[in-house]
Order: sequence, then structure tokens, then C-alpha cells
Amino acid sequence: MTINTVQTTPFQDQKPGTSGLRKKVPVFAQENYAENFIQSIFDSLEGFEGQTLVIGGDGRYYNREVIQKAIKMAAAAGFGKVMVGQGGILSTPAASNIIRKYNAFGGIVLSASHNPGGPNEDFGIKYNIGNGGPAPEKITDAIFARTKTIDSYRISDAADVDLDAIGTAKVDDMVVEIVDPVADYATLMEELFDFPAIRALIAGGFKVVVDSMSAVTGPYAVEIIEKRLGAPAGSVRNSVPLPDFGGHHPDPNLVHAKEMYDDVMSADGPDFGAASDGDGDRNMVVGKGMFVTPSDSLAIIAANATLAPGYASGIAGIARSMPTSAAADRVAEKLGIGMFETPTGWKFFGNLLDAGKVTICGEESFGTGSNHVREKDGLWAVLFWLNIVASRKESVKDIVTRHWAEYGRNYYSRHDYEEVDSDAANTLVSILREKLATLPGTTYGALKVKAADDFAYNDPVDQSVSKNQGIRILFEGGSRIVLRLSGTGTAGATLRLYVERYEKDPSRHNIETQEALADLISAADAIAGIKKHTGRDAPTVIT
Ligand code: VG1
Ligand code: CO
Repeated sequence: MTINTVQTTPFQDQKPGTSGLRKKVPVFAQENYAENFIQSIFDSLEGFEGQTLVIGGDGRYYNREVIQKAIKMAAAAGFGKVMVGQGGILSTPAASNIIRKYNAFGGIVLSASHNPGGPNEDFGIKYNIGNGGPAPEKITDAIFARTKTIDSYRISDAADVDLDAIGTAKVDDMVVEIVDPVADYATLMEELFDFPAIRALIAGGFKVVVDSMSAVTGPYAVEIIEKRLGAPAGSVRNSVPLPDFGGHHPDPNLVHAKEMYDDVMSADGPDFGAASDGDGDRNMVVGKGMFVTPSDSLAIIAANATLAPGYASGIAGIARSMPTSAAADRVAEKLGIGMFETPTGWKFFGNLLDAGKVTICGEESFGTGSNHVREKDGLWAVLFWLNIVASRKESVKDIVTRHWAEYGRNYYSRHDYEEVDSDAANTLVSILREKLATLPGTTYGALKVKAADDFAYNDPVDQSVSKNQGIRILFEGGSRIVLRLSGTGTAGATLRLYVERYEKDPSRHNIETQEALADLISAADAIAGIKKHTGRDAPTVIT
């Protein structure tokens, strides 16, 4: 077998976004496109000779093809070993766990997460470092710089590896180990949570459904929820990962997981429902009569953390992305622990977790996780909720309403305007940025602007600074709106508007969310000219 050096020319559009490089499959399928990016990753790293690289993805269309390329390029680059999930499958949190457990140098995770899959849909490549987490900006910036100058890549001409047979093979001098994608992850979950209590809850008739949305968590959920926790067969729905996710968006929210939601809300439906996304790092939790917002979920998990064996000795601190509601802040205050506000994207939590400053992290975008790995973790959140329900012997609805009664309720919603014209979206943001200084003191109905800025994050661990992370407009009384452009889309621009209002009075905790936020939503349009710039009357998705 020989290593070939292939001449190539740079692509100018390989800038990693919030979570890796995401493009449509036809873009990735261009000659040398994936190879250029993978080589640029390797060229931006040092000291991996003879080390282990973990490779796996969410099973979407084009997954196997890119895995074969990555294996042959890893061999050419001098890695000693690659560990690949069987069938090319590894959920994002499971990949993070394997990197950590086997002291790998890093990992390549192939996913476009919640974006649809198929020959004309989305694909993605992300690099994770040795702590198991997404590469920090320092590395993604270096990768991007390299993609702009790359002129060749190296690849072995070895035959394709059989990805379906567990065991070891060799590509040139490099060992290829095909591993069970589920086993290590399931073991970790069993260490963290009170499986006997959850098993007893389910055996007692508590009905659980999990919608894996034909994406990566199917095999994990079947093993854990059905086999280890005893839920009846069929409790996990859409459990076979499909390359096109059955034609759906594998996005666990009230729009795309509506069937499961409606089922749980029906009179004789299940007591508890959950869904996860394409690569298994997001979660949605629903109890009968109660959808748990991701921001509330973070706060409630943190407040009840000691009920789970893995967190029995308490948590060190909490971190949330800036647009996530401040519900968790009140929990941190009460517990007397640190609270950190980071930019959007899990890569910003890595340093805080590594330094032991925080134990639990979350984002409003259906992402929650902890120091057990360095990614958000969908099934982990679901199991945490089941653990809390089993320990407290209360319904999800009672747990949430009691939490609000104790801490107050942060009404919260996100409005997404998807596939907006990029120029129009950029114009909206730059006009808004220019008028930030003039906003304080202006009023919109009963709302008065207290402060307005473009969020910048100073990492307390490595002192790195990340600017322009979202525009915040704070009102007197603690309400706020946030606007930012998505960094994960693959067509046009997506404008996200985040709206939050705090309500202490329990007699006002049952207002419909959009109604409770109506004045803030109209203030957002008055301030940012959303309708005018986007030409849209209403958001594409409201969560
Ligand atoms: C979105 C979410 C963000 C999340 C990111 C990756 O990013 O808002 O909170 O970390 O997706 O999630 P953006 O830039 O589109 O707002 V996943 O599950 O798509 O890897
Ligand atoms: Co995801």
C-alpha cells in the first residue's frame, strides 16, 4: 500500500461555524472538498504521531464515504490507531466519551446535527480535542486559515475498511478498531443515574416514550430505556438511524417532534416523552400537561442534581449560553455556586468544565450536559429527568410548577427566521449595532431600555476574548431581547430572536408564553425592524 500526495486547490468557504463545517452534501461531494478540510484539521494539530483518533458520525447520507476517506488520511498522517463506531455510528456525546475514556488525541465527528439529511441535504465535519469537546476557536481559526492555502493532501490507497464488523484491522501501519458504539456510553449512564429507581418507576406503570427521530440515538435508547430500564419494546420510536432521517428534520422541538408531544398531551397517552436530534446531543422533555423549556430544564436539573448518584456530592457551578434564560442563575445564587454566561456553542464550556469551575451546562437550544463528557448530551438529560421523577415521586408538571413557585418563572421563547436573504440579515444586524448606544432610555410601551450591547466573552480560564456574540437589549425590570445570526445553517441566513421576561408572582405563572412576551416581541420588531428587513410577517419556527 502506498501513501499518495494529491495536489489540490483551496476552497474559500470552509469556515467552521458554531459547531464545525456544515454544507449541503453536493458541496461536500465536490472533488477534494472533504479531503481538503480533513487535511487542514491535521495540519493544524501537533504531536499526534502514533496517537489515537476517534471517528464516527450520526449515520446521515455521505457518512460512510467520508469515514473511509478520514481513515485513509489518518493513516497517511501518522496516527497510530483510529477507533470507529460500528457502521460509522457514534452519537456526539458517545464520541466525546470514547475520546476521554481511551485517552485519544482527538476525534472527527461527522454530523450536521439537527439539520435534515439526504443527497441534497446537510452534512458536517467537526474536530474534537483530547478533552472530548469541540475544538476551541484558536484551533478552528487555524483550520480555516489552513483551508485557504492548502495545496495538497496525503491519503493511503488502501482498500475500504469493513465498518460493520467489530474488531481490528490495519490500514498501512495504523490499527483500525471498529467498536460497539453503545456499550461504553450505556455503562457511563448507569454509573451516573439511579437505574434501580428508574426501573421501579417504569415497572410501576409510568409510561415513557422516546422519539429518536430516525437518527443516531435509536440504538442507545433501545439499549438503555428498553433493555436496561425495562420499558416495553416499542417505547423507543423511530429507533433505526436512517441516512435521510425518514425525510424529517431530526430536530427535537415542538414543530418537528409534534407527534410525540401530542401523544403525551393526550388523555390516555404516556406520562413522559422525550426526543433527541440527529447526532444525539439535544433533548426535548415533555411531561403530561407540561413542556419543559430547555432553559427551565437546565435550572431544574441543577436544583435537583444531588438526587442522581453521579452528582450526589453537589455541583461546582453552572454555565449557560448568553441567550439561555436566567432561570439557572437563581438556582446558582441559592446554592451559592458560580454562574457563567458564555457565547452560543458548546466549545465555550470546555475550559470551565476542565478547570472544575462548573459541573452542569446548558443552552436554550435543547442542549444540556455535564462534566461526564465535553458535549451536550440528549439521553443524559432524559435520564436525569427520569431520575428526578423517580426520586421525588412527583410528575414533571408538579416538579416544574413547584420550581417556578420557589424561584419565579422566566417566560422564554425563541423566534427563528430561517433562510432569510444573507444581505438583508447582515444589514439588520449592522444597523442595529450602530444604534445600540442610543437605545438606553428609549421606551416601547411600558418597556424602557436599560442597556444595550454586543456580547463579548472573556474566558476566565485562558483569557481569550470572543466578540460580537449576540446583541442584547436589556429593559428595566429584568426583561430582555437578544438577536443573533445562526452559525449552523447551510442556506441563506437564520435570524434568531430570543425573548425573556421574569415573573415572580405564582398567580401569574400560567399565562400562555407568547402572550406573556407579546410586548417584548413587538418592541423587538420596533427596535430591529425585523419585518421590514426580512420581508417576513412571522417567524419560521417558534420554540
Ligand atoms: C445552534 C444553537 C446552539 C448550538 C448549535 C449546535 O447554533 O443555537 O445553541 O450549540 O446550534 O447544536 P446557531 O449558531 O445555529 O444558533 V447541534 O445540536 O446543531 O450541534
Ligand atoms: Co446536535
